Order: sequence, then structure tokens, then C-alpha cells
Amino acid sequence: GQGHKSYDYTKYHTMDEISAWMNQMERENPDVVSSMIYGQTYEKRNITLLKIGFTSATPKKAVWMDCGIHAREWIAPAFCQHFVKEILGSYQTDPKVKMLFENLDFYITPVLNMDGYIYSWKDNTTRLWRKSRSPGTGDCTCIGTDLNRNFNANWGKAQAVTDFLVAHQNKLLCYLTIHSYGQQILVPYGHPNISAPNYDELMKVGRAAANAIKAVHGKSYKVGTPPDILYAFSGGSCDFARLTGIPYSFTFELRDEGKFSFILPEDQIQPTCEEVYQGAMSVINYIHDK
Ligand code: ING
Ligand code: ZN
Repeated sequence: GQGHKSYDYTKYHTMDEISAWMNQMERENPDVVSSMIYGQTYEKRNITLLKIGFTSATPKKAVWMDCGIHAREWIAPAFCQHFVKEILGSYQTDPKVKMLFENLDFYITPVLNMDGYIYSWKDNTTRLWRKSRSPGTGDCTCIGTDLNRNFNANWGKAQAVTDFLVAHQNKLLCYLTIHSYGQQILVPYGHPNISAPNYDELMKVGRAAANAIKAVHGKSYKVGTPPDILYAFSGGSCDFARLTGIPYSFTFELRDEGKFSFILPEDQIQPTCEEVYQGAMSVINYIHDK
């Protein structure tokens, strides 16, 4: 029941390495980890999540986490891997994590936009790729769909997640989607004219997470809706999750504030993951205890 010792969590990894790592997590932790394929990318890769928790005779509530909706945000998949490593390394000794494993299932997708992620690793000219690799629609001959603008659109290329969230909406308590950069915790909605029924509570939980983050390495993460602290937009996964009925839905924008932007140096992987782990756990412990 330990995270793999020799995997280097302080480096960015290729899709092949991450896929091998996922297999390894499952192999080494068969009692608490199972993988599930829930869709296919445009280039026919299997979109796979890790389901983590104790098996239970009674239905459990669940927490969703996806990383790597946007290809160039390499710190996001690195965070998902760090998070999995941490919970697998501590559930046997840390009573709080053990309790989470008893009462919740984690559904974690380390790289959602696999095609885009692989493309962003190709060479220097593709490193800043954001979108998927599917052809555009209509007149557009360009390649790529922005997966964080296509939730709740019928032709949406984010269909695999949409279907999963709808199919599991009754058990999902919490939706976390990990992006970079900007150091923000975003709460629904991205649309400027609507607000979530539990907006006040979402802000309270978000602020507690930001405080937990700040306590680790002193970094400030802003909390608010996208129109309030970033920009208005529609079709985001965080909005879709909240509209579907998942009560706690957050977008985490990890480091930095713009100095290195998407090309966050590898020496910031570990501190970023340490602080955001505490932020995510602050949210998860709140919804668990509530
Ligand atoms: N940022 C998000 C984006 O999709 C965002 C910001 C998140 C806006 C949620 C609205 C809602 O543009 C990144 N870095 O992708
Ligand atoms: Zn993003």
C-alpha cells in the first residue's frame, strides 16, 4: 500500500510514463486502486481514471478530480500523480485519510486530454498547445477543441466526462478540476448573470482551502467566480458539474502568477503539489465531515 518509490514526482512525465505509472499504482495497491476506462479520445486513446478507496458493501459517495484538460498545463497531471501518491502512502497510518478511504471513492483522471498532452511534448513549437486534437467544426479547418468551453454542448468533445458525471451525479459530492496558471480557486459560475445556490458556502470552503495553501509555502491563491476574478466564460466543466447537481465544484489554477506561466520549472513541482494537496484536502475533509 505504498506509492511507487522510484518514480520521480519532481519531474514532468510523458504520457507513456504516466500510463505505465497508472498501471503500477493499480498493480501495487490492488485492494484500494482499480482503473476504469470511460471514454476515448479523438485519436482513439482510452481515457482512464483511477478509482481509489476501500471496497464497501454499501454505496459510497465520491470525489472527482481531473487533471490535464488543457495540454500545456503540465503541472496539473503532475499534481494528480502527487495526490495519488500521497493518499496511497498515508491511508494506512493517517486516520483522517483512512476515514476518507472508508467513506468516499476518489475518481481521479491524471490526464484527460491525452492527445493534446502528447502533442505538447512533441517539440518546441507544440509545447503551448491547449486544446484537444479533434478537427474544428463548421467552416473551421483548424485543429482543436477547447475542452473547457464544450461542456453541455451536444457535439461536445468533452463527452466522456459529461456522461460520467451525469451517470454518477447522485454519488458525486465534489468535482475538482486542476488547471494552471494564476493561483486561483474558482467557484461556479463562469457566466456573469447566475450564481450558485450555495455560493456563500462555496466561497467559505474555497477561502479555507486558500488559507491551507498559504500555510504551506506562503503563496496566495485568490478565491472567487471567474467573472469576479478572471473573466466570464461558458462551457466550463466546473459550471457543468454544479449545474448537474454536484454541490461542491471548484477549478484550481495552480502556480504561478505569470512569471513562467505554463512553463513552470520542475523545481516548483514539489512545492506547488505540497500546497495544493493541503488545499484539496481542506475541501475534501469539509465535504466528508459535513
Ligand atoms: N483557465 C480556465 C479556462 O478554461 C477558467 C479558467 C476556469 C475560466 C473555470 C472559467 C471557469 O480558461 C485555464 N488556465 O485554463
Ligand atoms: Zn486550463
